[in-house]
Amino acid sequence: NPKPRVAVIFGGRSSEHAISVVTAGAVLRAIDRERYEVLPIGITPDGRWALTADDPDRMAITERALPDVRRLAENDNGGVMLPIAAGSREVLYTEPGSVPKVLGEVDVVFPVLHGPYGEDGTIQGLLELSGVPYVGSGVLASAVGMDKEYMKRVFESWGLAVGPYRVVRPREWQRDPERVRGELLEFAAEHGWPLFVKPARAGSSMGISKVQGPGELDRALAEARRHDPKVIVEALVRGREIECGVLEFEDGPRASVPAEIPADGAHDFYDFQAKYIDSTEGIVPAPLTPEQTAEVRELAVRAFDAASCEGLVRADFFLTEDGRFVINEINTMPGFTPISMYPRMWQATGVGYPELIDRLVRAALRRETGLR
Ligand code: G1L
Repeated sequence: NPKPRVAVIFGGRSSEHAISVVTAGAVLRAIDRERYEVLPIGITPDGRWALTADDPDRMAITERALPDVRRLAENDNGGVMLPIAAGSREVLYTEPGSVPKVLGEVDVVFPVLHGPYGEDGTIQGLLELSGVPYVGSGVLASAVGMDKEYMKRVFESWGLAVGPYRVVRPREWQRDPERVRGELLEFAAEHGWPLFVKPARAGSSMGISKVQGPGELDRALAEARRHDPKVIVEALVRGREIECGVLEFEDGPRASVPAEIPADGAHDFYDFQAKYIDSTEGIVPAPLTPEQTAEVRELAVRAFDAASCEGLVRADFFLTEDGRFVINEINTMPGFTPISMYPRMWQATGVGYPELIDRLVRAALRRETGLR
């Protein structure tokens, strides 16, 4: 029987276009060609889908430039624009069942897309409508992973400890900003400064401010609101940063050995470069007691189940001074180059990068299609 055809979809209308291309290049390089037929599909920054050259060498960062789907696609022998044509709107207006045509000819999609329309559940919804299985979480878990409010609510309801937070909704801010300011000052009086002000839904660290006092609050709220009208304000949770990878095996999700992200005086929280390109000098395995290691691995699997994740997730925790694990967030599409934390944690657990990719594709193919 023929090899399953895997479409790796990457690029897209995101500020992290280049990171997506680099990651897709690593996946294309490592995926087992004896086992799978591979179809690289790039999305240009303006939203056109294209079948691109299957050439990982052209998908790396060079001194000259960042990789870009346009150059992969609009090359003489490179890309062929797909019949789904220009703009995502047209994709939505195609006849039902023919949305994007190429998806009818693949057995599984490996989505490598960031941010709005990538990991927030929208591309997953498109793939559901197309009836094609895909790697990673479905619509609900992807959307939960993208919304810091609902992420915390889901964790709380599953008995996972979360840090103190307050949501600022668009209507309450518009109606009575003075009251919101007052409530945030009360929140700070209770939990202390600094506060972190963040867009409730955003793929990267954009729009996040660390606020040291009342005078910085308005600016931080305005900055966060540029990215999302819903804002979340979090208290600082003092503790070590510990993370853990979860991967779906045949018999269910398992957690990797944990890693520790050492406190970094230079950055307040880690930026995009640190998060997706650099390995961020994470220590693998994290220097924890056997009991702490066992506990955080169990909590990571619980977080995976709480959000109804599929395939994989990276769960990030704080280990407080009194020895409690507080969950910070999950990432349904974590940094995924071979030097990123998630692949490094699995490497240290005995699952190398090619095996990781193979397990993810197999998990997607095992999944029952239709309602999830
Ligand atoms: F498909 C997976 F395995 F679920 C998957 C897809 C994409 C895991 C991780 C990622 N990561 C990325 O796409 C990204 C870090 C380049 C941007 Cl979210």
